[in-house]
Amino acid sequence: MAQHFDAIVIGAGMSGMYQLIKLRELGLSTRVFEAGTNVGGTWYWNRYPGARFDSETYSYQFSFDKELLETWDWKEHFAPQPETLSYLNHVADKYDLRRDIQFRSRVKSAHYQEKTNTWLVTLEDGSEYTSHFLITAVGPLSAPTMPAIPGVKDFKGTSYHTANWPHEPVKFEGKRVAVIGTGATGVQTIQEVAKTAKTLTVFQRTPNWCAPLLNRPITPEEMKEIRAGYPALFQRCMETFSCFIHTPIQKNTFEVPKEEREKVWEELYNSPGFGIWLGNFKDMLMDREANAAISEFVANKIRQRVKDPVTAEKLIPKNHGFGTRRVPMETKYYEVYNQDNVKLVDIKETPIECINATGIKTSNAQYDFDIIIFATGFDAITGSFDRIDFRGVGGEKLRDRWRYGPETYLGMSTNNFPNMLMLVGPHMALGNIPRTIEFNVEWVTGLVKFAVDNKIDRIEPSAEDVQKWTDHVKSLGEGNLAFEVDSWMTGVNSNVEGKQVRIINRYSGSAPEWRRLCTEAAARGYTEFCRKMPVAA
Ligand code: NA7
Repeated sequence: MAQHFDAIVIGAGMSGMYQLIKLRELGLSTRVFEAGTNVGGTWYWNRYPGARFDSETYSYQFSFDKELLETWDWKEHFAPQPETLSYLNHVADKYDLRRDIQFRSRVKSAHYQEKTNTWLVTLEDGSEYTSHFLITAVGPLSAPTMPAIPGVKDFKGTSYHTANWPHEPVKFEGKRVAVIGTGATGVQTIQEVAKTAKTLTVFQRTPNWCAPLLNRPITPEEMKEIRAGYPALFQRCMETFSCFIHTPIQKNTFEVPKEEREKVWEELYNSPGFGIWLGNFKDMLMDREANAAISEFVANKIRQRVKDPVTAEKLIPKNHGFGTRRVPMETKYYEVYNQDNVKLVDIKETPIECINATGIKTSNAQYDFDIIIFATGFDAITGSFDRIDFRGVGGEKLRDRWRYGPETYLGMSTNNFPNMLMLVGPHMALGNIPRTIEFNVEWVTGLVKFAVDNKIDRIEPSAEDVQKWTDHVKSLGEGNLAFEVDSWMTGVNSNVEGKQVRIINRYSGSAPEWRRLCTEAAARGYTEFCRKMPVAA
């Protein structure tokens, strides 16, 4: 017989870990299923060379545990992946989380069973478990996609997807290496691999607007100051639009004279982190001319940094403006293309025809390699849901329901999927994700506690509320230039069938507003979730 739990959580990344801590506080028997061999989610899987935070480290950690904040020292302003992973392992040790996490356990399906009002969860090895609550902590960027290029499996050398990187170090010395993909991951990988590879050939389909990260170590004195500033830092993160420490300048671009404007941009370009993206003039992502002006500023930086003008032009995006896709943060990325061992292949100009036993064939050349790195991204936001066969009331498939885009209430639930709650799912404020995770987990925990305390067996929003929220999220996307561009943020993935059309899959209002709406829903006594039940007098 299937083993039963009060709650099953899928995924042991940051959201699954914190959810486990909170469910234990409620005294619920909980099992977390995790495909990997340890905790960490994104930071467990993405071990590729150069992987690191693009956000200020200290703003991206858990804030719920004062003792943890007091005792953990960060070493770099933008921590490399190994440092973040050891932090998350430290959290898992501190809370003895692993005893409730079953590793090497990929969930294949989760079916709601009407008769028993339980979820039947089946792992890929065929083992079965049931639970009353089902909480997804599957991550928005966790379903890696290989490129839909003919012959992708024919290569006889070594190949890796960045999100399935081996645990052992990979050496590039003396090797002919290819990287396909120039998103945030590709950029980090390229600038690292270029240091040691015999040759590095970058296959770029669409250039992205990259900006300097300007990372540096944190000195012990700085760490003391950072720690003393934690309350103010987390307060600030809860007030900004997307929970980052950066906040837009409260002026429109052309309200400021050209000279002054360029001075501001110069300062932003020379400041660490996402400031130039998230701390720029407030109309940058809404006004075409304002966006064109900052794009030209950054294009000129690329022209100054890349010696060969033809290569420089290839590296300047022409089909989208600055900041309308996720801005990759870089450390001497553009200078890589001044190195003799690095070559840029523009595959819009000379498309890849196939991958074969020895390398990559484009329309005008055959390139042979020892290693091919696929930095080709993820089936984002809904992809990790699509890979699990979720079925709700009457066997309805979530995959079918969301075929033309997700439908949710508050980004945490959908109708016909009772007692299933989502962490960092579609239609919620993403931004600085750990800040969202903490709120999201605490909100879900509040709802679960309410249901348990009030003996409410079935929590589920109505179809009307789901429709209303989905329409609201869609309307927020209007006028936002980022929704006019193909990217993972608009649900487009050329490698996944049926995902060629842009959709609105994330909440683009402010995080404080999203939290306000969720908090109000809780304050109403979660009535939208419990409408079938008598409301307590
Ligand atoms: P991204 O940002 O989705 O980038 C994927 C890259 O791979 C991008 O340059 C794609 O080009 C390229 N790509 C994808 N498929 C192909 C094929 N078939 N042929 C050639 N090139 C291809 O993923 P990342 O992993 O870099 O980053 C995802 C997020 O993770 C990031 O924003 C951070 O928030 C963390 P395209 O642009 O589609 O032309």
